[in-house]
Amino acid sequence: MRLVEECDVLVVGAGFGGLYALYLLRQEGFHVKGVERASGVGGTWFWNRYPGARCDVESLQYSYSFDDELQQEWEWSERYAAQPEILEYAEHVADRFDLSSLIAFDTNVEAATFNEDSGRWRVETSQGVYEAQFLVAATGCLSTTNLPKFDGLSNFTGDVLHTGQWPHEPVDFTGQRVGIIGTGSSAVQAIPVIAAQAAHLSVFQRTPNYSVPARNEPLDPRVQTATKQNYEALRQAAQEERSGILSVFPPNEDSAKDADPLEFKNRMDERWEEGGFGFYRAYADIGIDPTSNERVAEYVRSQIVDLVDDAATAQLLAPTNTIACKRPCLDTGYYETFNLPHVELVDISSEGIEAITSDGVRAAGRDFEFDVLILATGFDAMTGALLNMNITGKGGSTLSNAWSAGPRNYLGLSIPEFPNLFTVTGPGSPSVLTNMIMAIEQHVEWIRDCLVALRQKGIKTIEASPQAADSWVDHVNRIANQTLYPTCNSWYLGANIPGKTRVFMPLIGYPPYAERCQQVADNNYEGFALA
Ligand code: NA7
Repeated sequence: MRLVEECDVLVVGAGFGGLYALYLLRQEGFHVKGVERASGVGGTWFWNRYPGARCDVESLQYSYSFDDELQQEWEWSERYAAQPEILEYAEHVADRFDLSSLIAFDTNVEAATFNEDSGRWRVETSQGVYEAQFLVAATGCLSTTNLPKFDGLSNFTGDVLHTGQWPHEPVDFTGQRVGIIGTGSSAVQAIPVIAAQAAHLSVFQRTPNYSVPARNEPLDPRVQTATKQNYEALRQAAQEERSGILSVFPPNEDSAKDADPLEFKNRMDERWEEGGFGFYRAYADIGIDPTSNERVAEYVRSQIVDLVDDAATAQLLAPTNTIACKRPCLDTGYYETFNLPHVELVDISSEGIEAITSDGVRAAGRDFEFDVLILATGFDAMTGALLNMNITGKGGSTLSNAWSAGPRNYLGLSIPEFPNLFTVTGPGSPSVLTNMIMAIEQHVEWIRDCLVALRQKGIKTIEASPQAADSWVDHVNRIANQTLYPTCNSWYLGANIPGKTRVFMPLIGYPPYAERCQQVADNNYEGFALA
C-alpha cells in the first residue's frame, strides 16, 4: 500500500470534532492531516439527510463558541436547525478556516496499528497509508448505522433506505406506499414529514417512545440578537449545567413525587407548551426517583391520549417504561400524524419483523406491500465507529479484544495499551448526554493542550494507565447506577445491538467532568504514563 503522508497528527473524521481538531492543531504548528470516509464535511449531518432531520439542541447553542466573529456572523433561521442548515454551517466553517485543504475525503480507515519501535501509528486507508505520531479519532458517537439482520431483506424489490445513510437527492414519496421500521428519534422526526407526502405509511413499532413537542419555529431575530450580545456569559452558563444545555427554565431541586397535583399539572403544562428538553428539568428527581419518574411518564401518556383520536392507537403509542431512560425524542406533530387516515401503526412488540418479502414486510400476522422501506433502526452507538477502524495497540492487542466487556478507557479520551490515540467524545465522557458541540470543544482543547505540553517537554508517547482506566470505568458506572438510566434497553447501554455488552457508556454530568480533565492536565497528566 502506498504511503500517502507522514504527519504529526492524523485526525479521523471531518464532523464538528474533526474540523475543530484540524483548526486548533494546525494553529499550534503541528503537521496535521484529516481523513474522512464521506465526500464532504459534516459528519453525522452529512449522512442523516432524512426528511425532518433536525438537531434537538437549539441552534443558538448547537454551534461553535471558539470564534466570536463566527458566532456573531452566522445567522440561524429556526429555533432548532434542520440538517441542511447545519451541514451548510459545517461547510461554512471548513471554508472560513480553510480546513478542507487538510482533509482527504472519500478515504475510509481500514486498519490502524501502533508501531512500538517508532512510537507512531500506521493507518491504512482505502486510499493508502498515513503515518502519524498521534491519532485523533473524531469518529462520532452515532455514525455507524445499525442494520438489523432482517430475514429476506435482499429480496425486497423496492427501495430500501436507512435514515442514517440517506440519499443526497430529495426522495419524493408522492403516491408511494411507504413502510418505516423503528420509532426512535429519527423516525419520530421523519414520520410526520413523510406522511404529508406518501399515499400510505405503515409504522412498525417494537417499543413506543416518549416524545415531547419541540415547538420549532422561525428564530425570533430579537432572541438571536440578544443571545449574540450575551454569548460569552450564556456559553459559560451552559458549561455549568449538568447537560451543558440552557433552557428558559432554570434548574430546581424540587421533587415530582411531593408536588401538589395542581402545581404539578401547571408546571408540566407550561413545559409542554414551551417544548424542548427543558421539559425534563421540571423536577430534579425525574431521572433518579421511580415514583417521580412515573408521575411525569403518566403526564406524557395522558397527552398522547389527548392527541391521538383512536383509543387503541393511543394506547399502543403510550410507553410504559421509565421516561428519559432512552434518549428522549422531540417532535413536530408526531402523535397527531397517527390521526391521518393513510397512516397506520403496526405493533411488532411480540414477534418483531417476521420477514421482508419481495413486495414488502411480513409482520403481526399480515403481509404489507410497499414501494419504499425505510429503516430507522439507529446506530451502533459510541463504540461502533471506533471498533470499525480495526485498531491494534501495543503487543498486538486489538481494540475489539480490549473492549470485549465494554469500553474501558480513561476520561473517555485515552485507552491503555493504545498510546498516542485520543478519542473525541469517546465512551466514558459526557458526549451524547450534553450539547455535543460544547463537549467536542472541551475535548479537542484538552487534546491540543496535551500535545503542546508533550512537545514542550520532549515526551514522545502518552498512554492511559490500566489502573486509571479501571477506576474511571467504575466511576462512570457508579454515577449511572445512581440513576434510572440502566433500567431500560437504550443505545446508551449498547442494548440495541444484539450481542453487545451491556454497559452504560456516557458519563452523566458535564461540569465535574470538565473540571476533572483540567485537574489531570494540571497534575502533569496524572493517570497517564509519559515517555
Ligand atoms: P434509535 O433511537 O436507536 O431507534 C431505533 C428504532 O429502531 C427503535 O425504535 C428500535 O426499537 C427500532 N429497531 C431497531 N432494531 C429493530 C429491529 N430489529 N426490529 C424492529 N425495530 C427495530 O435510533 P434513531 O436513529 O432513531 O436515533 C438515534 C439517535 O440519533 C437519537 O437518540 C438522537 O441522539 C439522534 P427498540 O426501541 O429497540 O425496540
